[in-house]
Amino acid sequence: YIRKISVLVGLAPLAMACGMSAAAAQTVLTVTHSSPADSHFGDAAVAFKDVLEGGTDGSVSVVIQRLDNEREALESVQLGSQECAIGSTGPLGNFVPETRVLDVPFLFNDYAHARGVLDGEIGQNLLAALSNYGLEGVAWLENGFRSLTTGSRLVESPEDLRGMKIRTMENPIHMQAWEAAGVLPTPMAFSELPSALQQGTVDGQENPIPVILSNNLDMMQQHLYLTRHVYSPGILVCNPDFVASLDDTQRAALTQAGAAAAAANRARVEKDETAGIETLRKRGIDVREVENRDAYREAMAGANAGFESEFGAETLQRIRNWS
Ligand code: EAX
Repeated sequence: YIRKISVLVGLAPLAMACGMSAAAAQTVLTVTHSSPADSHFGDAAVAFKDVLEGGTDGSVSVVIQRLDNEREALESVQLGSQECAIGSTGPLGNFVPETRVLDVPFLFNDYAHARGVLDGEIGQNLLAALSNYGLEGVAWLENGFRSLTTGSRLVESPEDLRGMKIRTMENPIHMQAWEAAGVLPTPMAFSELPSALQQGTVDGQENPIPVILSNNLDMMQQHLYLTRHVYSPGILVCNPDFVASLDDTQRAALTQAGAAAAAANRARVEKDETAGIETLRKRGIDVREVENRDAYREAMAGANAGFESEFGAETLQRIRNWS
């Protein structure tokens, strides 16, 4: 008994120095994300941390780290070697096949459309489906509408893309769409992309403005075409056993923190979409509006029959008709 007291007394100053009560048990949660700190994903992680730590009186402390291999992040969340991760849906469909439907090109008309579907029944059911695969979907975030970039080769119409090597995410839906357009899709993790661009092992790549900006991909490319050919969702996932180990207050705070992450992320995407294109122009990349986005839609149309048989024409129509 006496020893216990002395241990408590001995620890008290340390606990006070750290700004927490001696009684608070500390749960540490690591969340990784795949872009630099100053980005749409970094902002999401900071909002997540603030709301979760605030809502749990500091009983949960959040450590933010960068991990730009999104497949590895999902694997380690599944294994429980990290608690949570923020990333795109690039590799997610290889873990949770149902979510692939969201990666179909030209599915969403604009941000309001995509967000409406993700926040509505279809999106929430897909988020819940993660639990069948050893993952807990906490919130849909977003990466943005993806646009094409190339190095020295100029693309004036989708015809020019025939035979070009374009880096894609490790995402079969994207690969099928590019293949239909005559491209040689070259899938690789995001972590491999900068060196592939610098060494010229691919002719181009495609990513949303927030990703191009925050990762300085424009420094490695000469042309940016605002094709906006596919919406790229983002997601915040956690390890299910970790979530189950939280008490009710902590779990409620996790849900709120997920919503705060989504709000911060979407606000930053909007900011990057409005101010970012000008910033990219100033930095020197040749930015080209794409008058005829339908030409890209048509170039990829050969993949549609496959998408209809995979997801059902009705499901695709329900998403397209959302209002
Ligand atoms: O943070 O791999 C990719 O191209 C993704 O857009 C990724 O989320 C970048």
